Amino acid sequence: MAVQPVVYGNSHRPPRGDYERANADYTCTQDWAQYTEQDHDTFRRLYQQQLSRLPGLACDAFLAALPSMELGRGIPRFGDINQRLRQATGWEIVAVPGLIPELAFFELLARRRFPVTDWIRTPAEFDYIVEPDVFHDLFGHVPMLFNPVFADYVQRYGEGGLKAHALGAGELLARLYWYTIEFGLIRQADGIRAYGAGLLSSPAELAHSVQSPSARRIGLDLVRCMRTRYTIDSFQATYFVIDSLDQLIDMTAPDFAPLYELVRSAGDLSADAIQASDVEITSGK
Ligand code: HBI
Ligand code: FE
Repeated sequence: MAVQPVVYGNSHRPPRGDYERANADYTCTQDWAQYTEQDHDTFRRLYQQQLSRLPGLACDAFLAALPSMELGRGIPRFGDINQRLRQATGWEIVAVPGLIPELAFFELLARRRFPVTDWIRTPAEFDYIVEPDVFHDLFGHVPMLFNPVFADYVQRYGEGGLKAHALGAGELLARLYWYTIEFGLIRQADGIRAYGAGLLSSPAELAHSVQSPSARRIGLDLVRCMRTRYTIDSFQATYFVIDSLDQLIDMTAPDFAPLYELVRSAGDLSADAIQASDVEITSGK
């Protein structure tokens, strides 16, 4: 059955993926044989470039899991990743044609299934691509799903998303996704590091977010985070920092319904807003 494609953010282009291939839940089959040698070469070059940039910037959980992904040979078969991922945390990855609607996305996460786009960017888009492709989804997101604490957080996020959707609060919860799972920073004993996929898969924003004196980093506060709009076409103006992955679990334990009320009455903040209550965190520690 043909499902509707998804347009993300304020993009004016139709999405790239072929949604005719998708099942009703938006998953599809990864047709591994159709990748060209150029596709594998693009993936390998992206991998080698990003691998060389991780030291001192990527968090310990990400670095610990990345080798078990064995991404050095090219675009992997998702089934091979799943053998190891299922064993580690009970998660699995499923192929999708690209961005999928919020509700379908939340439903997959709640069942510990992470959607991974199966196509790869063209060589001309090597440095920047607007839509997530297989490199962003696999390299950025999947290593953290090998961590049991983070794996539980993403499932909880999906369950919370289903509730938020019913309450019309999907957009608020999407901001939490953005500022944690995509662009989150964590304070380790040896300094600030990235755990968000959008940072870990980005050649330029990774170092900027962790090290630049001009990047604004504040302690993660749930209401502050859900009030904050974000931009999809530039570096983030604000990064939210956690002290441990357990903080993500503790934070999502209470019912969010009263929080949505609070966020709505407090009102939206711009991506670069500054609040008196913000706890500023410098990159040194
Ligand atoms: N679909 N494939 C895919 N990947 C995402 O990260 C994604 C999505 N659809 C919706 C979505 N993210 C966002 O709405 C999240 O912010 C909640
Ligand atoms: Fe992503």
